[in-house]
Amino acid sequence: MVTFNLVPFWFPNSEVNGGIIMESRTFSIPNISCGHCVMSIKNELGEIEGVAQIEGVPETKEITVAWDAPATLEMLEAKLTEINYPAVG
Ligand SMILES: [Cu+2]
Repeated sequence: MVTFNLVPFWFPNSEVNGGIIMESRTFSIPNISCGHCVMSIKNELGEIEGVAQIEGVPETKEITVAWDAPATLEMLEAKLTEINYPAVG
């Protein structure tokens, strides 16, 4: 499960990429312990086609991702689980 976050601060009107409305979520990931974890997650999620932006905060153990097709929420969650950083609700 994930925490839904409608409007991240860096994404003020949910419209980027020439006006295409993208999806975004903030994932709460307890296994994050430091900036290297955030870096690893950014690298892994960034390889998924459609992922546009990833922001991570080690202190709060949160990763916020903006994406569009062909990426899906299910793909992001599956990847996080696969790399041992599962998101929790
Ligand atoms: Cu770490």
